Amino acid sequence: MKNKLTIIASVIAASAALMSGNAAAADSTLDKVKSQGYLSCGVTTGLAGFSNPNEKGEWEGLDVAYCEAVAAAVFGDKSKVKFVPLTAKERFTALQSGEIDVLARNTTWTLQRDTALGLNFVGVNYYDGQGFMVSKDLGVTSVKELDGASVCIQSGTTTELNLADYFRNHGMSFKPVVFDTSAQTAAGFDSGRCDVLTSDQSQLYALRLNLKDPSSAAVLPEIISKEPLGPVVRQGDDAWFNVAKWTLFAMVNAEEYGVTSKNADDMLKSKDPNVRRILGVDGPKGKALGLDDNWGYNVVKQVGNYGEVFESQVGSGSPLKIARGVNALWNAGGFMYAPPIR
Ligand SMILES: N[C@@H](CCC(=O)N[C@@H](CS)C(=O)NCC(=O)O)C(=O)O
Repeated sequence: MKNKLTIIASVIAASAALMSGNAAAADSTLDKVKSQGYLSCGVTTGLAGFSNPNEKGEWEGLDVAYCEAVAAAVFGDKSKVKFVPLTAKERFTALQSGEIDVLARNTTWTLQRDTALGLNFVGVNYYDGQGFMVSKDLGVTSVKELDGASVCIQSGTTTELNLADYFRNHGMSFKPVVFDTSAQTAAGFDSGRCDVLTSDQSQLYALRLNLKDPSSAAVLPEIISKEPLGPVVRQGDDAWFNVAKWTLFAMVNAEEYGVTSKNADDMLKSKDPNVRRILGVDGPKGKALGLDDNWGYNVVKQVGNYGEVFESQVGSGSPLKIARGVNALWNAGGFMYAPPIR
């Protein structure tokens, strides 16, 4: 019954989205963003490494950097972003209704979201997977031993769906303890409302560090799903979709060709045609995207290439210390691969 209702709700949301999508195509998001003078970017209510306000109240993270990169491409100024905090449940409506111009909120690319919800995934800016953290008191070392456990989980996520699939598939039962935000879910786990917390694995180590006693919890080895996370825009606006895609591709290409925020000015004199095209010295430049010719230079100079952002926000330069792993470039054993700028 719940599934039927979810499908009906999605169909209604999709029809609304398609209608508003058609209206939006007439006046494009790029024009709207330019005339309002800033990018409206949907983020989390707070999630370490992805979108999180720092002690000064400034938003930081991998998804935050992506929105700053879009602003750098469009305005030549990465600061022209308004961040809109959204729960998992609120995020798609905010995009469909036009409240935000792009959603960069650790969102998993799925068929349903990419089609019925009237949305387009820009690409993947982090390959994640679902993991589990347990209280050590439980004495378990594998998800398979969690039959009958109570599980703290966030509503409106793929996490919720995967959990139900996995337990059913393995003939196990569980008791969901559902929350609206990551902070509430972690607090629920910390105060003993559940035996287990499950979320995208990238989060578990940060959540564990913030527990009253981090040594009281352990992360289990299993990853039960694929969570390709990426920015999202509305369907029906190809010009904006292009800007959103090529901003991400420019960051990944810049890493591949060794262009960084530090060397971007010197690289303007590079003889490498790939570098010259990324920076807009030669090549297709900005016209077909509706952007200035130096859009790629602005992205890399102001925000950095993908690798720089990864290391500072979730990698070695951050408290999360996540290894590149599958998020390394394709020519370094990972999945990160951007189409060429030419
Ligand atoms: N990637 C999954 C999960 C996304 C999600 O919302 N995860 C939680 C926990 S990792 C979160 O980001 N919470 C942030 C918040 O509460 O604002 C999805 O797209 O459904």
